[in-house]
Parts: sequence; structure tokens; C-alpha cells
Amino acid sequence: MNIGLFYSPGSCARVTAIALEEAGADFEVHLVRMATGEHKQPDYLSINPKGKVPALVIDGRSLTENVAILSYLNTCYPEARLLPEAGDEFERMAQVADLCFCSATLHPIVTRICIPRFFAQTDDARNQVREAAITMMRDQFQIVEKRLEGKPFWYGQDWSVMDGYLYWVWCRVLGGGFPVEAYPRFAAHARAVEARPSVVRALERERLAIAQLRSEGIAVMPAPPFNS
Ligand SMILES: N[C@@H](CCC(=O)N[C@@H](CS)C(=O)NCC(=O)O)C(=O)O
Repeated sequence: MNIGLFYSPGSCARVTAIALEEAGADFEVHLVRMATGEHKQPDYLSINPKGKVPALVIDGRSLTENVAILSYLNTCYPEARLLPEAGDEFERMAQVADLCFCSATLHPIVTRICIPRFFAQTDDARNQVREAAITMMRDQFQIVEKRLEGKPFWYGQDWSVMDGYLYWVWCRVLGGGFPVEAYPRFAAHARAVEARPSVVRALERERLAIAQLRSEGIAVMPAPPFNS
């Protein structure tokens, strides 16, 4: 299988990168220079018409959306156990629902906290967007905090791609100034995820990408917040 990951440092493409590393997949990376608008240019739009990362090109075919990519990689690399084995179709869909919680509930709130200028023109309006998002995120973080009671990972003792996804959310809101003090289990979770070799490799790739972008004089979105 020939796999290419289109990514940008700090972005949710980190979630796909971690999954690929966990799977032991052989893959190439393509750095998308988002600060120069490369993701909105025809070349990249031919890979992902939505103009977003990640995109995973597998044997010439492009797959987008983290939920779809993670589910696909779970099927392709069963031995990596990217998700717990599902006993039936209901359990499988419950896992999809968990991943959708990250992509469709948490991620849009992350964007409103970290990049409110996407949603409002004036400073006042941007502050309102951000404050409303912070309030919304408190409720969602309580769900995660409760879920992690008595266990290190979302599904229990074993790591899954769900944990990689939650880790990215944690990093982004931490860097975005969201107050995380009320979520000690989620903080411990982030530390446990960050210690995984797959995550160390993914973060190191992002650090190198940032250095590369800076050497090209390209502004980088706020350096990906790392936990340590
Ligand atoms: N639902 C998509 C979201 C992808 C997404 O929003 N990616 C962001 C980076 S974290 C992006 O490329 N944003 C660029 C833009 O919207 O212009 C997924 O889960 O893969």
C-alpha cells in the first residue's frame, strides 16, 4: 500500500499521523503550507476539495475526514488494535460515535476558542465567540473527565485512536488559553498519550516541519502546544 499524509503542524492531521505511527504503516508525508493558503489552491483542492488537512492518499485515492481515515486504518491494520475489537455492528457504530464526538462536537468548539476570527469580524464579537465556546467546552470536558474515572484511556487500560484524538483537542485548547485545571484526569491522560513512542515521533515530525516553515520565512500558526 502506498500512503501519503497531507498535514500541517498543530493541525488535527496529528491524529491521523499518530494512528499511522501506531499501525507501523509505511507512509510519506507532504507538508501543506497553510499560512500561504496552499490548502486553498487548485493542486491541493484536487486532493481535498474542502481545503482542509488531513488528507490520506492511498494508492492514488484520497480519503479525508479523521473519522473515516481512522476507521479505515483500523480495518487495514487489525493487528495494531487502533480501536478495541467490536463484538457486533452496534459496538462498531458506538466507536464511530465516539470518534464523531471528537470531530463534530469537540473540534468545532476548539476552532471557536483558538481561531474566533473565523467566525466574527470585530474584537468584541470574537471575544463573545471565544467565551461562548469556552463555556460549551467546560461541559464537554466534564464528559471526558468522568469517562476517565479509574482508567487511563477512553476504552479502559488499552490505548486507542480515540485517545490520540482527545490528546490533540487537549493540546489545542491548552495552547488556546482554555482553563484546564478542573480536569486532572484529562491532564494525566494527555501525559500518558504524550509518552507513547508513536506520539513522540509524530510531534518530532511537527517540530521539524515548524523549523522548515520558519526557515522559509513562513508564519506558523501558534506553535503546537505540547504538554511538556
Ligand atoms: N472534519 C475534518 C476537519 C478538518 C479540519 O478542519 N482541519 C483544519 C486543521 S485542524 C483545516 O485544515 N483548516 C483549514 C481551513 O478550514 O481553512 C476532519 O476531521 O478531518
